[in-house]
Amino acid sequence: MTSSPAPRPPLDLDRVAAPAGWRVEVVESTPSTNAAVVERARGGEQPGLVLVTEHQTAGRGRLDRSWETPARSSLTFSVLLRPDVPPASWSWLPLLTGYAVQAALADRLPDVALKWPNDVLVDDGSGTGRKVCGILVERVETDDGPVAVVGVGINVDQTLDELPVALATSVSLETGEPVERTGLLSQVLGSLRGLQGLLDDVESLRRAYADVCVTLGRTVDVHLPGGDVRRGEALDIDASGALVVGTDDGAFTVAAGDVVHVRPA
Ligand code: BT5
Repeated sequence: MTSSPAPRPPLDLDRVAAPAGWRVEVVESTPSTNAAVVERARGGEQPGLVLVTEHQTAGRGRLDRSWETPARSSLTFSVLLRPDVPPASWSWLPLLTGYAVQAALADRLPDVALKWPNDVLVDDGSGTGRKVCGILVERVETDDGPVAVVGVGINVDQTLDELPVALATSVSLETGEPVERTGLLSQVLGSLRGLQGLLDDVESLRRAYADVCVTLGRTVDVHLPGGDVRRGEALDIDASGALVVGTDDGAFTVAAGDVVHVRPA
């Protein structure tokens, strides 16, 4: 007789600590929480909505890539925000989100780090890192002005077999212990809300981000749309959150929205 794995417990909405002014909803299944929140924003939903799903069936990554997670194995959610900051600071929102997730996971995962622009990785120094969280921020024009849909997917309880790519991991794979998702969701939301103020002081955010960004100091291949690849040393993050890359011919800058991949050379 084969034994089936223990069923995964659902999220407990009554125990989610929603940050002040945020409204958390949990739905059993939806194709993409980002797609659902974009639609609701266009329909007049006000900022502060957090839509979480137990099973995201057509999760979106960047550039038409996909994000795959089995039911109840992860945290997949989107937050609707209207950052009250100058337009130039909006480019920091994806980086800030990565920073906030990294901060929330750091207690459990001492080797958690950020790969520019916003992959959250477990990096044991071997160079590549295993991705534990992906982030997709979309800007939406509404009748009340622009809003941001901040999508976060955290691998929480997946086994190795359940991860769709080799360079991925889950929190429980790293810690070797089961993780209670409701508590982790509360922690991540609290971190996101608590660090929003850093958008008002992007120089502090830039320094804090650079401290935990493992891309800096490495030789990287920057894959650009159209197929060009430029190699250089990741030198710095500039005031807009773009990566400054040094080459023998001088430095060039790439914005987060303009790269296909940045990979260790
Ligand atoms: C991302 O894209 O990393 C952004 C993922 C954002 C997902 C969240 S979940 C809630 C919200 N609603 C959505 O519909 N999306 C957001 P990107 O950098 O393009 O990475 C995608 C690539 O990561 C894929 O092409 C795979 O190679 C890999 N991948 C897919 N699923 C993964 C997983 N669970 N863990 C690690 N890597 C994964």
